[in-house]
Amino acid sequence: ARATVYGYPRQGRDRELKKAIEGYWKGRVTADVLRATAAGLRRENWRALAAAGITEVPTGDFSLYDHVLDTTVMVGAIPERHRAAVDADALDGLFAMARGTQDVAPLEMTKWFDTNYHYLVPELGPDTVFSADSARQVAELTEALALGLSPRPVLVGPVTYLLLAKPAPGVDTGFDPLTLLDRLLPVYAEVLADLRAAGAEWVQLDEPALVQDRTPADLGAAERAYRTLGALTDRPQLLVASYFDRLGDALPVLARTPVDGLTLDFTGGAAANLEALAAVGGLPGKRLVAGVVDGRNIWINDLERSLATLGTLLGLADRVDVAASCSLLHVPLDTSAERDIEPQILRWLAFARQKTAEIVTLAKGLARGTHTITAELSANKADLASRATSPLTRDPAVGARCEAVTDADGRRSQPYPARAAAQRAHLGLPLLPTTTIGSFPQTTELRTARADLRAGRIDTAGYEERIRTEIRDVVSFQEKAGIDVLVHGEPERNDMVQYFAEQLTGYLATRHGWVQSYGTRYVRPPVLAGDVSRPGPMTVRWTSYAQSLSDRPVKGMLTGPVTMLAWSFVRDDQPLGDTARQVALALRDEVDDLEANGTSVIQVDEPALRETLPLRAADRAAYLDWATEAFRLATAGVRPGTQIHTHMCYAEFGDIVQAIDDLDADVISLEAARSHMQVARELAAHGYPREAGPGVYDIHSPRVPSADEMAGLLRTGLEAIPAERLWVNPDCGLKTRGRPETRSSLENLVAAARTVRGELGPA
Ligand code: THG
Ligand code: ZN
Repeated sequence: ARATVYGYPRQGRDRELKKAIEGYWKGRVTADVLRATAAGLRRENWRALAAAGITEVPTGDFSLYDHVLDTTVMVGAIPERHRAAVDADALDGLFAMARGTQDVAPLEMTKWFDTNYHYLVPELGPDTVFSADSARQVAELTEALALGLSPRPVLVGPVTYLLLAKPAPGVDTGFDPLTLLDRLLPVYAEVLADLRAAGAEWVQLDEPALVQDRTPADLGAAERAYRTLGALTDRPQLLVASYFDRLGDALPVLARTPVDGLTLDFTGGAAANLEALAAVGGLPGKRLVAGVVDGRNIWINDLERSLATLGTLLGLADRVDVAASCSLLHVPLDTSAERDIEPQILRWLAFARQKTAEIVTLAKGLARGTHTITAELSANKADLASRATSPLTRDPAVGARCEAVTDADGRRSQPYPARAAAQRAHLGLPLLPTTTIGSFPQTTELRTARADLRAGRIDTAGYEERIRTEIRDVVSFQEKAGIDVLVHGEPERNDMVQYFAEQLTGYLATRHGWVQSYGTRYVRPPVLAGDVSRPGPMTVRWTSYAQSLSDRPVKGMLTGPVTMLAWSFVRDDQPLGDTARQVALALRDEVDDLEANGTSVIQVDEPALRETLPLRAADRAAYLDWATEAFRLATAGVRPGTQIHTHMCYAEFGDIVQAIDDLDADVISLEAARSHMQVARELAAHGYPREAGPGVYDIHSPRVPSADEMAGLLRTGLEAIPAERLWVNPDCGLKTRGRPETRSSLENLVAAARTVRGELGPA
């Protein structure tokens, strides 16, 4: 048995990659230095993997921005509007596709399955002409071969690539990218031949889209793809990779194609792959790579249990290798960088480097017998026992409070029409009220102040004075700009999940646990390790300060329970719904405290509600049940006149409109600018009865939208949502934007609202 991984964190120990790319964008780093930094990081990763005992290292999984974008380049599917930039300079063209320019919009970005990673959506149409560009894949393979390693190039597979694509702008929305398969396969054939010629023995083709519910047509396409690629003579051996869930109906389909191996996920619910594999009679003559180490979460593996699984698999394939369930891209690099977590607790956690060691240990145990890994097994047993019995994981008071929750706790005291009347009377807002999503630009000075505080260069009083100055500035700007519902701008928050996790009992925060979210943006998901409770108010002080500066309502800003789970590493020792309920109750106390301190508008963000939706339809109802209950539990304790907002972004919401309705929030703001208010039509089609603010300002790009453009989007919004229930807001928070562009954009947004109000006539 061999040990392998499908991918590794790209950023480096100190996020060197982020710094080099952002430096390049600012003109402070040359293209050559950027390329050398990237090559150095690849080399460092391969050496670390090889030194740990990984015999086959992945190549081509590295990326300067996103591996799906790299695939778009590899197959030559450059959108027309980016062609000139790509022809002028490949690197700048790549970043133009990713980020847009003042003149052209970027590719759309969306969630990579149910992870917190975002990819750039391929745009295809009936006129798309593919052409092979294997340069990057070949170059990275060659780099690894030069180090004397045994590399396995990793590619996004053709079926997943097409299933993740959408019709290009101007193409009929009913266009099905999968119809391009026969045109795409020859391009893959060419890339495979190039990789073979460059020395690849195996190539991994990632097909995670096949773990989702697929139609017979999709499965037929997968079968055709791998019969075609398998029949090629000039090719490396093909390993088709599945991860994030069980393969289901796609398993027998792939098993009967002439590919040389499959990877299967055996963690969590995907363990169902085990019976399914036995049911198809195993993979005779093929290689099986078994994902037994969870690549998505950070808990140490139960080595004994994994060995048992691996033992069962031995008879079911020609050869069994050991891996993580998916790429290690989704976990941080190394627990040994964490100095603030108690050593005993740190032993419960495994990041990419520790998972690699677990994989190597398991492969060794499988190949040479468990007697060769007795020390590892007994240490593992002790660490698992220490976690299971630790008082840090259980708080009887939290358990008792969760038990006592009733249905009534999750219901507002009045139905929406009565609440809306009370809120109108209480808040006195105009038609088409304007607001922002919560965060204002996080300036370098603010980040520096936080770093200074941590390093002891400034004291708490000095830090808090800087925060107050920023809040005064943000509030006075919003008043001058004419925004109706203000925010304090969240200058005190590093991240909308991390900030709360740092204040809640039961959560562990990491110092260096960075995970790529998109491009050069990273998050440090905190760890839900024990029962959750709130020792004291978390946001009341700053919200009240902002409110003291203005007569207009200032929104209180909280992160909802589902998002607090989705963007954290979650417990694996109790149902997710139980953890969600604990977080919801802690947030409910915060909501009540905000209200008691004079906050009349409270926003509880749930941007992750859609992304956590299980990949398989059969698992969805149970999830939506606990997820919507947790949101209502957090928010339902307020008076009718207190307005509850929520916000969602980074996904398409068409298939969860019922769940959005079930949240019973008074107002929802949603990302919509890039999709031309599509979500407004979806809400209208559902008969959504409450207020909504489909975003009119795409905050993912530095571009300043004109008042005319936003007025146009508002008029489109009004076709779906009546004026009494339509809000005017950006797509998302502004923390990643620069200050001047934000201010101009918001001034334009207020101007757009005023213009369209004028067109509506007297209210
Ligand atoms: N927080 C968390 N997860 C998220 C988001 C978030 N997932 C989805 C979406 N938002 C991703 N978007 C971003 C946007 C900005 C940043 C990260 C993810 C970002 N990160 C800083 C960086 O990389 O420089 C670091 C922030 C920090 O200091 O913690 O700006 O908002 N959890
Ligand atoms: Zn958002």
